[in-house]
Amino acid sequence: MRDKILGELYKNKENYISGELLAADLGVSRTAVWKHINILKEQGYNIETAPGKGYRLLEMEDKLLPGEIENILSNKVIGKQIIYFDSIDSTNGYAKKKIDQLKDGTVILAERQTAGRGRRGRGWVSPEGTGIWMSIVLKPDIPPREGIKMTQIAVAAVCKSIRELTKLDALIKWPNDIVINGKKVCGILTEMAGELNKINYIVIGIGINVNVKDFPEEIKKHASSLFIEGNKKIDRKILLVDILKKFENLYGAYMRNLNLNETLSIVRNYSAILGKNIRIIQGKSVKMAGAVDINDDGLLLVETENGSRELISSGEISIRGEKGYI
Ligand code: BTX
Repeated sequence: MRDKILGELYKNKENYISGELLAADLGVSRTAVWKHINILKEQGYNIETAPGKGYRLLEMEDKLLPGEIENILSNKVIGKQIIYFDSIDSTNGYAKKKIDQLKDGTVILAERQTAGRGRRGRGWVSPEGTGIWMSIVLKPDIPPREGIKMTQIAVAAVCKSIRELTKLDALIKWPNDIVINGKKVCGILTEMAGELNKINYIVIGIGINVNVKDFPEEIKKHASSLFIEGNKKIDRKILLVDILKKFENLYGAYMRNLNLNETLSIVRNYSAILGKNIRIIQGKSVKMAGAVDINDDGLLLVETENGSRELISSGEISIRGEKGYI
């Protein structure tokens, strides 16, 4: 019912609609309408009540409120359940702590993270209200080695959405980053647990610098945002909903018939590294190689300096540019 009331307020955005009309249209009492409106207000919706005129929805605060997202998202799995925080240490941390209670497809969102996490214990800067800091919980019945494909699905969905909505030249730095003009605008941290043959859960943490205006000195050289690159504020809600829709389509195709074709075509078409000379750091080992292809399993095929070919399943990649590796 609350969604329907919200829908009616949306249709009449900025204009009044009387409680009587709402009640009659939706077949409930005026008191019920009033109660739902109060809950919506508590959830952060900016609804004005004027005696004799009724209710009207005013321009919203720039927040990723779950009610609003659910209202425009028609996914069956991804984002069907959304958990929202104004502030949290890490959305991935929360997802892992509560994993037993979370369904396949749950999305955890936060306006800011106080201890956002990157890979290998590194941090992820997540300032308030300017990014998309989220985790997607998946509980697919697949073996652990398929995990890399989930990261590729996520990076493909985010890259395609950014390209379509901003027209910026976003590229994928395999396996988990999106860069624009060589600077990182998105990072993905996939964490999973399972047994030998079965994944228990996967948490895909996605951090996107959407309207971030400035970065701390230590990461400034390599970090950027959609706002900085395009000189235009982006509606985070629209970007988020589009990403979740694309994710559902790509993930759905994979889960239904193991079809990864569209994901692969996106990660290959918009690769920042294919055809380039790269440096791969895996633990203590560092090697130089040419990036040849991303294979059908989402692994990176490289040709090393001695001409041998190798498949890489993880690692830190930097690209050789004019001024060294970036
Ligand atoms: P990564 O290890 O590839 O990148 C982390 C490194 O990137 C840091 O060491 C720092 O140098 C740099 N960095 C930190 N913050 C930013 C930023 N905002 N933009 C660009 N560069 C930055 C990438 O790890 C994976 C990041 C995942 C973040 C999401 S946010 C939601 C979810 N929850 C959570 O705690 N992490 C994930």
